[in-house]
Amino acid sequence: MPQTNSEALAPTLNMLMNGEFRAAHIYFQAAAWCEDAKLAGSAQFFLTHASEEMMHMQKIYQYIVDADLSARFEALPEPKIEANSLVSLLQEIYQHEKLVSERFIKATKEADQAGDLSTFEFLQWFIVEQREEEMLFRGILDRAAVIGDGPHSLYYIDTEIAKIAAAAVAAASATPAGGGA
Ligand code: OFO
Repeated sequence: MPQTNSEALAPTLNMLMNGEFRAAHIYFQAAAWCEDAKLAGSAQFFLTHASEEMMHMQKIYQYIVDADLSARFEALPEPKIEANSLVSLLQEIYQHEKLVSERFIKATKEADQAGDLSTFEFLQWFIVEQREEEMLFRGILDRAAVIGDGPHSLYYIDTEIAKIAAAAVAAASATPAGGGA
C-alpha cells in the first residue's frame, strides 16, 4: 500500500483525479463532434482516448484510497468544443494535453518538496504518459500538415486517425493493466 507522509498532497491528488475525469468528458464530446462531422475514424479515436482518461482517473482514485486519504469528486463543467475543423479540434486537444502535463510536473515537484516519495514515484507514470500523449497529438498534427487541405484531405486524415485508434486498442489489449497512450 502506498504511504504518503501526510495529507499534504491530498488536494493536489484530488485535483489531478478530477482533471482526468474532465479530460475524459472533453474526449467524449470531441467524439460526438466528430460523429456530427461524419468522421467515424476520429470519433473512434476520441472514444478510445476517453476510456484511457477514465482509466487514469481510476488509477489516481485507487492511489488516494490506498493511501487512506479521501477522494472527492467535483461537478464537471460542460465540455465546450470551439473548433470549426478537425485540425483545429486536434490543436485544441494538443494544447489541453500540454496543460495537463504542466499540472503533473507541478504536482511532482510539490511531492518532492513535501518529501512524499511515494506520491513522487506514483506521478512518474503520468509524466511518461503525458509525454507520449503530447507526441501522439503532435504526430497526428504533423501528418495532417503533410496531407494538406486538398479535396479529399479530411478523408485521408480521418483514415490515418482511425489507424492510430486501432493500434491503440491493440496495444491496450496486449498490456495487462494501466497501459495506453
Ligand atoms: Fe490522462 O492522459 Fe492525458 O490528459
